[in-house]
Amino acid sequence: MTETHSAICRICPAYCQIIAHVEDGKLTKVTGDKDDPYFQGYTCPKGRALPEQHNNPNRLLHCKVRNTDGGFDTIASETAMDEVASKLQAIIEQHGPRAVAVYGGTGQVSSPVAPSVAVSFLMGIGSPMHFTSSTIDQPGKHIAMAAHGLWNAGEVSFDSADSWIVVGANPVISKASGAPGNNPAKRLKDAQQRGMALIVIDPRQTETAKRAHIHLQAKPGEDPAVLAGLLHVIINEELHDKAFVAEDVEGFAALKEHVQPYNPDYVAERADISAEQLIEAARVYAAAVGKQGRGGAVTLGTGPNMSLHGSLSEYLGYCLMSVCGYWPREGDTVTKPNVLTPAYVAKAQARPPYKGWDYPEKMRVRNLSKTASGMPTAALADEMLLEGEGQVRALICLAGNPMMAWPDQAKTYKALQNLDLLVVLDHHMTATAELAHYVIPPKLSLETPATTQLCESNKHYGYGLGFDQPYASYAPAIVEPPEGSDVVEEWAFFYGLAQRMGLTLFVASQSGWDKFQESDPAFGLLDMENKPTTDDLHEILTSNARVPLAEVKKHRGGKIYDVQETVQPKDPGFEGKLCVGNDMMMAELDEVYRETESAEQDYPFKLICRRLNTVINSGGREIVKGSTKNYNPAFMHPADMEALGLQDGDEINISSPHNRIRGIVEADGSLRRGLVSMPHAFGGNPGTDDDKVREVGSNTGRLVSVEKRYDPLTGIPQMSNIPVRVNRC
Ligand SMILES: Nc1nc2c(c(=O)[nH]1)N[C@H]1C(S)=C(S)[C@@H](COP(=O)(O)OP(=O)(O)OC[C@H]3O[C@@H](n4cnc5c(=O)[nH]c(N)nc54)[C@H](O)[C@@H]3O)O[C@H]1N2
Ligand SMILES: Nc1nc2c(c(=O)[nH]1)N[C@H]1C(S)=C(S)[C@@H](COP(=O)(O)OP(=O)(O)OC[C@H]3O[C@@H](n4cnc5c(=O)[nH]c(N)nc54)[C@H](O)[C@@H]3O)O[C@H]1N2
Ligand code: SF4
Ligand SMILES: [Mo]
Repeated sequence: MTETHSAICRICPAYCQIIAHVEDGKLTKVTGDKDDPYFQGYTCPKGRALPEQHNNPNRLLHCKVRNTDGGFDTIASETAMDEVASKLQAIIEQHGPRAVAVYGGTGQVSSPVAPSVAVSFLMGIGSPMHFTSSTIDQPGKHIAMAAHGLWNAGEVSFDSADSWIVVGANPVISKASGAPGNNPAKRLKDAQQRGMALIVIDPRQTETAKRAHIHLQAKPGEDPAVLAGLLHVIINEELHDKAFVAEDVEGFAALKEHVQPYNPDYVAERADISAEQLIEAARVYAAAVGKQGRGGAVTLGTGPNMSLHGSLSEYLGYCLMSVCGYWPREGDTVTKPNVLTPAYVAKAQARPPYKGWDYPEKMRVRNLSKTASGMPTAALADEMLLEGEGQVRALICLAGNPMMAWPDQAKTYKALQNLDLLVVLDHHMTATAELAHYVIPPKLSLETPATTQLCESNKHYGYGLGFDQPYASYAPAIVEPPEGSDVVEEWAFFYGLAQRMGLTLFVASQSGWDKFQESDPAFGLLDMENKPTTDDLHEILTSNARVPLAEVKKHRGGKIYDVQETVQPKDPGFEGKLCVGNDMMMAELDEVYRETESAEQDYPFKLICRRLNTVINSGGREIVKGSTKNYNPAFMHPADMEALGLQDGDEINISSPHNRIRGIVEADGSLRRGLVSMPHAFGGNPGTDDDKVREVGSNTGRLVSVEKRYDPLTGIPQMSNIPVRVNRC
C-alpha cells in the first residue's frame, strides 16, 4: 500500500512543497504537490532523488570512530557523545574555549533547528568561533546592505517589476539567486510575457541569459565597471528618480562624481561589451522611474561575489535601485511578508546604514575580523595551523564539506589533519569525513519535522530566497530512519554534548526581515534534563510568528495566508536615508579604475564558477538519476579548444599561479572565449584523484590561494575569474 504525505524538500533553500510516496514505511517516490498554491507541483531532479538519498546503500547508519590503524570502527551514538564531550572538555581546559570551532555548511538547510542549537552550544562554552559557508559564498551581500542600508518595506515585487538585472547568477539552475525559487524558469517566463525586461550580465549565455532581453556578456571580474557604467548613463542622462533621491537618499553627489570615469566607451572597452548595449540596458532599466508599483531590481549571485570586489558590486546594485527609487512606496503591497516570523509594520522609509564590518572578534591572520556576514571561513584553516594562543584544535563540521568546498584545498587538508579533534556530522563518507576522528550520521530531512521558517527568514539574502506570498508550511516526520540504525539529529548531538558538559542551551527565535530593526529578546531555554522534541524546538523558533505555528499545522501542505498588507507611510519627522556614497565603497570604485588587467601572461584563461542542475555543491552526485557524469567537466569555447587542439573528453591540465588540477574538457559555445567554466566541490582529497578524474572529477578550490587575492573585510578569496593555463595532459 502506498501512502502519500505532503512534505517540504529541504535539499536546497527553495523549500519546495512535495508529495512523499511511502510504501511499507519506506520513502519510494517524490513528486511535486500540484495542489500547493505557491509551488504548484514544481520540483527539480535533486528533490525527486530524496528517496535515493534516504535509502542509499552507502548511507551511514552508525557513528564511526577512527581507530589506531587509521580506519574506522562503529561506535554507539551515546558513547560517541561521551567521548567527544570529554575530549572537548579537555581541549577547553588546556587551551581555552576559542580552540573549539563549529563550521556549518549548506546541508544545514535540511535540518533547520540545528544552527541555533549549535550557536547556543558555542556560546555555552564561551567560544566565538562559529563559521558558515556564507563567507565563502556571497559575503558581499551583508557588507553592501550595511553600507547602503535597507528599505524598511522590503523589495519591489517580481510580479510587477518592469525590469530585472541579474548579475552572475543563474536562477534557472540554482533556484537561489536572481528570481523567485518556486519554479524560477516559469516565473521568469511569465514575467517576460507580462513585459518585464530581463537584463543579464554574465560571461556565459546561461539558461537564464538565454531568456534575456539584453545579455551583456562581459568579461568576468568587470561587474563593478559595468554597474558603474549603468549608473553613469542613468545619472548623466538624468533618468534617475530625483524626488526619491532628494527625500530618501544621501551620498548622491559622491556617487555621481565617482562613476564619472566609467563612461560607456571606457566600460565597453574594458569589459568587452558594446557601448550601445550598455546604454540601452541603462535606459531600459530606468524606464520605470516614477511609476509607482513598478520599478526594477538588481540581483547578484556568486559570479560577482567570487571575482573580488563582491561587496562593491553588491553595493552598486543597491545604488542602481536607490537612485531609481525602486523600493516599495506607501500603498504598495508588501513583498515577502512575514508568516512564521514576527509581524512588523512595513514603512516607506529607510533603515539607515549600520555597522557591517570590523566587529570586535578578530582572526589572527590577514587582519580579518567578524563582519555582518559572520566569521571569515577562508581563514579558518589558518587558525588551525597557526600555533599560539587561540589556535583552533577542535572542529565540529555540521553539514558541510570543507575538503570539497573551502578555498585552497591543500591548506585545508593540512589544517584538518592538524586538529586534535574533527567531528563530522554527515550522512555519507565525504572527503572531510575521511579525515574525521568521529563521524556522526544524522536523521535525514524527511525523518524529521520542519517548517518553512528558515526559507522565509533568509529573504533579505537574495531574490531567490523567501516567499513572495504570505506562504507557510509545516511537515511532520514522514518516515522513520532505517531499522537498526543509530542516527542522531544534528541538534540532538549538540544537546547531548551540552548535557554531558553541564551546559544550558537555548534556542533563539527567528526575527526575519525586521531583525535589522530591533534584535529579538525572546530566548527559549531548553530543559536540559528532559530532552525536548524537534517539534518543541520548532515551537520555540516560531514563538513570535505572525501566524501561530498551531494555525499552520492545521493545514496539510502549504498555504497562502490572509495576512497581506500594504506599505505604510514614513514616520512623521523620520530622517534616516539610504546611502549611495559610502566612502569605503567610493574609494574601492576609484581603485578599480586604476587597476590594470592582471599581468599574469602565463595564464591566458580565466576559470569561472558555475552550478550543475543535478547536484548541490558536493552533495547528491551519487544519488541523482540522470546525472550522467561523475565528474565536473571543464567547459571551454569550441574555438579555444580548436586552437589548443582539444576535443570533447580530452584530459587537460589546468594550472593557476597557486596549484594545478586535471580536468575533462567539454565544448560549450555559450561561453565567451578565453574561459574555463567549471563547477566546484568535485574531486577527492589531495593525492587521491589525479588518475581518477573521470570517476570523481577535479577540485577547483585547489587552484585558489586564500592569501594572495582576497576581500580585505570578509576574507573571501578570488574563487571565480581565476587566471589559469590550460594544456593537454
Ligand atoms: N572554488 C569554489 N569553491 C566554492 C564555491 C565555488 O563556486 N567555487 N562555492 C562556495 C559556496 S557558494 C558554498 S555555499 C560552499 C559550500 O560549502 P559546504 O557547505 O561546506 O559544502 P557542501 O558540498 O555544500 O557540503 C554540504 C554537506 O552537507 C551534507 N548534508 C546534506 N544534507 C544533510 C543533512 O541533512 N544533514 C547533515 N548533517 N549533512 C547533510 C552533504 O552530504 C555535504 O557533505 O562552497 C563554496 N566553495
Ligand atoms: N542545482 C544546483 N543548485 C544550487 C547549487 C548547486 O550546486 N546546484 N548550489 C547552491 C548554492 S550553495 C549557491 S550559493 C547558489 C548559487 O547560485 P548562483 O549564484 O545563481 O550560481 P551559478 O549558477 O553558479 O551562477 C553564477 C554565474 O556567474 C557567472 N560568473 C562567473 N564569474 C562571473 C563574474 O565575474 N561576473 C559575472 N557577472 N558573472 C560571473 C557564471 O557564468 C554563472 O552563470 O546555488 C545554490 N543552488
Ligand atoms: S529546487 Fe531545491 S527544494 Fe525544490 S525540489 Fe529542487 S532541491 Fe528540492
Ligand atoms: Mo553557496
